[in-house]
Amino acid sequence: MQSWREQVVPEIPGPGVPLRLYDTATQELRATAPAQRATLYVCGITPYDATHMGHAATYVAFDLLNRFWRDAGHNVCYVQNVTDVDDPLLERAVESGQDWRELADSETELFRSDMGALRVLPPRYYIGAVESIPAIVEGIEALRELDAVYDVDGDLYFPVARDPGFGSVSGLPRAQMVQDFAERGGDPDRAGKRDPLDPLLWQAAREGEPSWHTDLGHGRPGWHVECTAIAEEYLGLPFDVQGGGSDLIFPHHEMCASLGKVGSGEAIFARHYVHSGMVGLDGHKMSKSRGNLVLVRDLRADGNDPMAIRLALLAHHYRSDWQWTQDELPRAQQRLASWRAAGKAETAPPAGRVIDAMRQSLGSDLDAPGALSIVDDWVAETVLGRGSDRDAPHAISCAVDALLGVEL
Ligand code: 5CA
Ligand code: ZN
Repeated sequence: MQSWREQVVPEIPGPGVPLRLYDTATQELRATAPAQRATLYVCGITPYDATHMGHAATYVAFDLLNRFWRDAGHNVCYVQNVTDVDDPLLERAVESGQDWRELADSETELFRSDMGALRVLPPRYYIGAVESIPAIVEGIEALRELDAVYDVDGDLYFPVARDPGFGSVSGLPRAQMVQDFAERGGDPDRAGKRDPLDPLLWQAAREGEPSWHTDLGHGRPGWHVECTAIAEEYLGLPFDVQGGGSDLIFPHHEMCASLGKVGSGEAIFARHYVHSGMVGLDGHKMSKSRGNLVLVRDLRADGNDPMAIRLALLAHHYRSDWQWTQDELPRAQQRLASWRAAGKAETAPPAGRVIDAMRQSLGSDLDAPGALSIVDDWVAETVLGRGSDRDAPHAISCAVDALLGVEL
């Protein structure tokens, strides 16, 4: 699939620094230690509705990671999928009387446009589930050769018992797993399964639904195996970071890890599992199913500067859950205006220490609010006319762009 538009990332002086990142599986802040080629997989959208501020917060969070590694000199291989065939998309297409492919195409295109406007760097590989069916089938066949697939009335399942490490990503008690599985696309009550938690790998063709003729028979892929197969195909296992919102910890990332480990024989699927908090509105998680959405498209159509939208997101630490309110944008707009004024100043306090401090802050679990307040302090000094460095305004503007993705 086509990714979205490239962004120019300015070069900034001084050395980048290593990144310490919270890992959901070990529940600790750990150094990421990527090779020169750093590998990042972030779960993409299911394209049946427009990008909301929760999605935007998640993709901006992983954009900070991408930018930080690039600043440290890594060649970041970033992969993101598009779940362009799945139950909620097909259900929405039926409800709205649209062709499911057209719905997926138009929502994916809107997402690309929103991401470009927010200056989110595009993934190197932007990969749809449909175009990955051969890789997914290959992944399921590899599991089948290991006797890690069973059949329930023509549908194929993976026995989670095959992974002795099952549960190690989420660390959840089993009762919670069963509840989350039921709420997040799973089918714990289906008769004939060996374990209620076993995930669907392949669903036999059903009347009125899309399906493909493959060596597994006529049908379509299940959800989790999609991300496992795409990550394995484009990054290889293990890779450095698997990311997504915290609603993907279980079952999605737990299942991806088990499928990947059992299928490949590798002991590790991803070295870090990284999760952003949930953005809510009116006391509930913002979600397409609930309909309590603030859409990026609407904020843009109302004339809000995308850089203010981005700053509003960056004002919250990526791991915290928070509620979108009326005050977010005016505050961010004010901040953007003062930053822009300082970026145009004749002179300012020197940039070197400020850029170092921004890197230190972001290097400690991507602390964007900390980085914003470092820039705020420099801006406050600058607008008061303190500092005599003529290069600093340009240097800080470049750093704000390169590290935070905010163009002044
Ligand atoms: N296609 C799958 C992943 S393979 C999926 O979860 N799609 S999604 O469209 O439902 O969500 C896309 C991304 O946005 C996921 O990483 C999800 O965790 C994140 N997300 C969804 N709702 C919110 C929210 N309210 N706040 C923060 N992130 C969210
Ligand atoms: Zn995924």
